Amino acid sequence: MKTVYSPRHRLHADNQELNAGVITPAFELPARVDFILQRIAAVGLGAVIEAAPVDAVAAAAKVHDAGYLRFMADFWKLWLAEGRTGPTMPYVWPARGQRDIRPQHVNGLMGYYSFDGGGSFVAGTWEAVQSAVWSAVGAAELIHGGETAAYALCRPPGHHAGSSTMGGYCFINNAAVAAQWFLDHGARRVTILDVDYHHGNGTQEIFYRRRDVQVVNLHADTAVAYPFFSGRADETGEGEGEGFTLNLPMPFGTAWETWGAALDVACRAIEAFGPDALVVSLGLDTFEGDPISKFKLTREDYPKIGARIARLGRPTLFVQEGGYAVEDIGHNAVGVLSGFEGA
Ligand code: Q9C
Ligand code: ZN
Repeated sequence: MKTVYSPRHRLHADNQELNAGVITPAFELPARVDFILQRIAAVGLGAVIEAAPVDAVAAAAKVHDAGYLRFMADFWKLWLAEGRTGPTMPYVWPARGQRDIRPQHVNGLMGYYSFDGGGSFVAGTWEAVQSAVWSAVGAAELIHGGETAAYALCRPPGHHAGSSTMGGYCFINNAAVAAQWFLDHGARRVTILDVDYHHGNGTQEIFYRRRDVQVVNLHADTAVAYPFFSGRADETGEGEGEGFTLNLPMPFGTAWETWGAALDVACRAIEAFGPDALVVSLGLDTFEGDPISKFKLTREDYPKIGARIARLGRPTLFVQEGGYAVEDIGHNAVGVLSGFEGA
């Protein structure tokens, strides 16, 4: 399997996050990509291709709000104009009872276009974000060109990014961009299967009213886990999209027996939908050693995920999402991809 990635991901570094009362360095680190690339080379997974530049804003504009994209493109300039140079963090959000109104000042814009403090910019963030879109589109092109599967090693990740909101380390929803790209290049139906520990709230929001993209999510129960405000089993889509969203929340402590059974339920729903292409939002934060998560998958479980997905027999694009046990992420990510190849 070929991997597409851009070294520009590294421009997004030294940012911060806000968590239950503390601001900390972000868990989402450039080293994650280094460990994955090391493991790809060690097992000889396949060629690693540097993503060619594409018009990321045009590709993203199909699933994101134009004002939101303009905000991210202009953001660092506005921040510098305020005399600030350090990492950013939104701190005021429009909540129930307030107006959905776009402010002019950068401090207000940050909150208007985010849902948490996880959308933290540094000087190179926007370049890195665009380069992740290059990787997603580049890997989708490989599949369009006849590859059975490809791996977009995207960083920063994307599945928390909604049509007009950043958060959870995500800015542009790489998986959503790729799914739309497949539709615009001949696919009639696409499924996004999200196996990240956290509910892919952004992906769900983007496609909630659509029937051409099925969104299937396996994640920690959002009654008790981030991102809290979506991801329940009773969210099934709306309007035309009714029945095309499937959420499979699971309790803290979930290990393979339960998780693998949920993957089987997910795969049966995907078979029934019959997509022309499958996009897998590949998070590895279900790992027992993950520092911010509470599932118990082991290194041995990841190849089984890949093998089950391969049995669907669809052109499959893996898009990198979360996973913060940095020294294990290579084994676990490449475990899924090798399991797919070996099936
Ligand atoms: N104590 C992704 O995996 N913080 N984003 C949660 C838990 C935010 C994760 C706090 C986690 C975002 C792509
Ligand atoms: Zn996650």
